[in-house]
Amino acid sequence: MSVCARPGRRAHAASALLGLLVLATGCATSGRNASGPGGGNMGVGGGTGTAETYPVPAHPPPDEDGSQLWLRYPKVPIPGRLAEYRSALTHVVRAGSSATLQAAQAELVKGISGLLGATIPAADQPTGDGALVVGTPSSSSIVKALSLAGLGSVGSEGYLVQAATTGGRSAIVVAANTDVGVLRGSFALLRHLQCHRSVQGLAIAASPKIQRRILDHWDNLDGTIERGYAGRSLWDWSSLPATISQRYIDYARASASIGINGVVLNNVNANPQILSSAYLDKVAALATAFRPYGIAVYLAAQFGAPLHIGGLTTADPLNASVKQWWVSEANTIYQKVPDFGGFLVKANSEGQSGPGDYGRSHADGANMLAAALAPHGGIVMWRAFVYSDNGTDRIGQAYSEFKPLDGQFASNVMVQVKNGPLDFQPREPFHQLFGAMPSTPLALEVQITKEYLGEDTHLVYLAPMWQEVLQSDTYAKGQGSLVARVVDGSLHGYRMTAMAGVSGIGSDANWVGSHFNQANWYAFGRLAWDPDLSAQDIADEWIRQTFSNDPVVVTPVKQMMMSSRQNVVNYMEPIGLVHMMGTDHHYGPAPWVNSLTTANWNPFYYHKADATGIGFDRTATGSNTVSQYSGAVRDKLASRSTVPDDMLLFFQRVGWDDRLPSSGRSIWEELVYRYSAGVDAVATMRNTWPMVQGRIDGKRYGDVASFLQIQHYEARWWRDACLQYFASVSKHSIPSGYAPPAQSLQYYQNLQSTCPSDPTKPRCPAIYTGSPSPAILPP
Ligand code: GCV
Repeated sequence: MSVCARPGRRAHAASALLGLLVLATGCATSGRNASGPGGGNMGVGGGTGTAETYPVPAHPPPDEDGSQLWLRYPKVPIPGRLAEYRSALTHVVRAGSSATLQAAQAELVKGISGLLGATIPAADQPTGDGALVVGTPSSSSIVKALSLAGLGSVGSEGYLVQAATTGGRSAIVVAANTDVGVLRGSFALLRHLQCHRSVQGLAIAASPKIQRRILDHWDNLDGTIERGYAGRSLWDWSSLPATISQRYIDYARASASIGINGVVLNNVNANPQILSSAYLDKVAALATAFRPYGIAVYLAAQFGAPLHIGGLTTADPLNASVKQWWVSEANTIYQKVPDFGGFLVKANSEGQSGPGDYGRSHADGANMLAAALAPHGGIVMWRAFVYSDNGTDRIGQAYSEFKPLDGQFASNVMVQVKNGPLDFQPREPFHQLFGAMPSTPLALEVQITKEYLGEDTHLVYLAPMWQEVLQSDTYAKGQGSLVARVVDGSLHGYRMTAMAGVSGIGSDANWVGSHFNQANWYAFGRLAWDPDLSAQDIADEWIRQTFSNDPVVVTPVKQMMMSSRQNVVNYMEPIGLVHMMGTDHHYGPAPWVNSLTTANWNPFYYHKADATGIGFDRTATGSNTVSQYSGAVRDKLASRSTVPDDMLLFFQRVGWDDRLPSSGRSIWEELVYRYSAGVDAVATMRNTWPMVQGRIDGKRYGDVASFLQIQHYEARWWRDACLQYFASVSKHSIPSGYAPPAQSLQYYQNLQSTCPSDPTKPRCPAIYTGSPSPAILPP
């Protein structure tokens, strides 16, 4: 049998103009010509878009509940591309027998059959043109015979997806060095097809730049989810280990399709019972279900577990009995789950126990656990989310505590750092620890669940925020020392790399509380695979798979998504304000709160607004926390002339009548303008959404429309409540040209007693009245 791989062609993006919309008809390429020490992604060939016109559906597409996520596989509606696919993919050559290869084959058959509108048959050998060959050189004699040149460089999770000939017949090959690589390549091919890209000259090579790409579930053993807005936990502990629901498998399919390879099953505010033998049997059952999809299980471990379930009188990490308890705990875990990933630990933070209780350091605690896991290949992810109410600036405390420990952690410990120094706010600077711990592998933690960004209802696409952090320059080793290079390990030569996302995935049919929240799960996986992908490209491919490839859908929806993050910043916390949300549930505005006994839980702590001005001075005249950044960053943030507008009040204190050079407005005027523009931007989203009506199913169309309405009312609530409060302390009034706040300050303060009645689906019916826009009045 003669075999040869065909070289690919360069991708071209076709575009056309329809009305005012630019129609990018090619799907975003699967990667760019980028590679780092940790991996690379190259999409060459097969990226060509289509000039075909998408037909207007004769009937509204059938309703969908969102449960299929981006793995919907509807029949290709454009005849040219459908014909191309039908001749390029005529049969699937059976993969090997491992559970992973079986999963890959099942997904390919399901997906391609759906896209082609006809079941694609399976065969033992290529029977003509159009064979889809999947495998590794050891599981497939055809893959082996192809001697694919690029295979050596894609590593253990990467893949090649390319056009080839085998036995003189055309074929498409998904090849990898491992079965998991084959699975990832199969999903890459399905993504390519779902985006209606051409397969002519197909040649994709990809491998992850970050080793561990992990979903952190804040799921409690009683079925609730901390900061979850999508129903109860996916994990039905009471029916485990006996029952493996299809939902677990679908969760694994979806996660695997975007490259996720780990899951922390339980909340970092951890119940030690998860480490008991009975629960470990349940954990083992989930691990077995996820293993074929290349997903390893991790657990959040409570540091005080030896006290609570071990019968010991101490959890001191230097105590011999404590050490031994963890060694035997690790041994038990690995007996039940041989590929267990390791522990995630929140210690000495927000009431959780930790080594500090015994006068020991974070390194002492982490290293003790690491020693127990090391013989089995497990790791410790030790969180740096620590602060106390000790009178020092909260956002400087993690740096002060962890920076001196750099180099003291065992080789299987990572320190897990939130994207910003406070707590997942709509906009924060990157965390000072990035670039400051050259000898300690740092994992980046982001929050997919939108605790501070509108919970389930608000349409906020988070990839632009994560991209902003990843592409921030720490200057740790001069210009170009991006956070992405810290996290992918290339800046400091880290031995381990990881990115974690707090999932919020629950048992709602749509998994994450809203159809658009799915984009954030999707984008997390794609950015963890390649932190240099663009938010816009990710949005493009997500829309095509989740809603439609029709440019009449793709273009406006992408515009909505790409503007959504700045919109939420504007209507919640503009020009560097943070932490102004309601107490405990974190829903709705409450900038006036200043009575909590923990000072740094008060919104007032962060804005310090009074008659003289507003903002937290973190320069040398204030807390000087800005000095924790390296020189160039520090100088930029500390100077009034260079600090970005969106960071202004985070780092500096200003007078109400000071002028912002960029706009010429006073600080007060700028706040009024930003809040108002944010509200009216939601009106724009609401006006844009009807462009897709009839092109997508009515159920999801209606769900999104009603959430946009809620978002619009809530944006106005944020604006009116915050402006009323700041007007009262600054003694300024709303300038002409802007709508006056709908209600008094007292009205908004009183809402705290009724809103929300249910923090897991937070709503405030009292404010869903009137017309939220225009907030900026027409001239
Ligand atoms: C799991 C914030 C959240 C908490 C969360 C904590 C953390 O404070 O509000 O719910 O606790 O972050 O990241 O540990």
